[in-house]
Amino acid sequence: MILALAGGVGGARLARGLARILPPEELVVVVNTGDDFEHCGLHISPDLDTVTYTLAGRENPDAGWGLAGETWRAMAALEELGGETWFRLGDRDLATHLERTRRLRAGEALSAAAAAIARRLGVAHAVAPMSDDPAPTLVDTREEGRLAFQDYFVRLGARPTVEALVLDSAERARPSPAFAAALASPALEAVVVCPSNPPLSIQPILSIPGVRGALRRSPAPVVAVSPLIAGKAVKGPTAAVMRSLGHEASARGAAGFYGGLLDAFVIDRADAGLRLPGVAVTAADTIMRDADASARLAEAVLRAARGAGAR
Ligand code: FO1
Repeated sequence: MILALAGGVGGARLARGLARILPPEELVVVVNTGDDFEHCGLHISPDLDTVTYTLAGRENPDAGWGLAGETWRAMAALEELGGETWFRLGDRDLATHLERTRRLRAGEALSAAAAAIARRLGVAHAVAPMSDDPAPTLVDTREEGRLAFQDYFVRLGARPTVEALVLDSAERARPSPAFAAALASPALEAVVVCPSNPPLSIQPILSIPGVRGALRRSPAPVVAVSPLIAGKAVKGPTAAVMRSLGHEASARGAAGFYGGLLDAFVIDRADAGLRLPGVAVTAADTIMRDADASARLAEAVLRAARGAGAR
């Protein structure tokens, strides 16, 4: 069984590739919930939705988030009423937030709501939040001080300079049941760290108490895919955030961010030649333009994991 740790768009696309080559019972995708927030009275889980929509083949391929073929009549009506429209909620996307909020208010855990929504959207593979406890990421910025994640990322367009991430909630959260079970499973063959933003999307997952220790103790190799290609991210503010947090904005910097967790590291061919002490580095085409490219990268990632072998 493969455990994949995913954030937004890059994570969703590799999860799609893994889902193409692995049967449902052999893959668990654990998703960052640090970006979650209450908005317009609804509980929004952006990364859970991005992963679920992408696994369902319904994602908006251009934006990477939200649904394909979306309409925006509710947003237009809200605009007319002077409501908050800086965080764009499409008409069909709204149904997800309404249904998740209804389930949470009825006392369901986030895991149960996420599983029900994924199943209804035709997703056969397991998609789970990193925790069922609230674990919002806050961002300390030079220009605007402490910001809630989506205020930083969307309302202010990730322009403020990130000086630190505040992960106090994640550091008190418990792994979700599916996450804890996967980490403890004797059937765990590999852990895949998807090409999401290492500080913004992956670090919250790793900050949950017990996760890093479980990864170190597990015989399963940990393989990450670099989210940076020749120093640039495919999309999003990864390079700028890495730099402002004092890390080199490169494949080497991304590997260094994960510290001693990695047994293998998959980089883009553009970075071929990178060598890392104690880490098996392999090169592949890491830009996932479509589902076939995602599946090819997933194959390369599993090969890299097998190559690293049990520790
Ligand atoms: N990102 C934006 O840049 N602008 C938006 O208006 C926006 C709305 C949105 C709605 C639902 C959803 O699931 C994601 C949305 N995102 C939007 C993306 C989201 O902020 C990011 O994908 C994650 O928070 C970081 O990966």
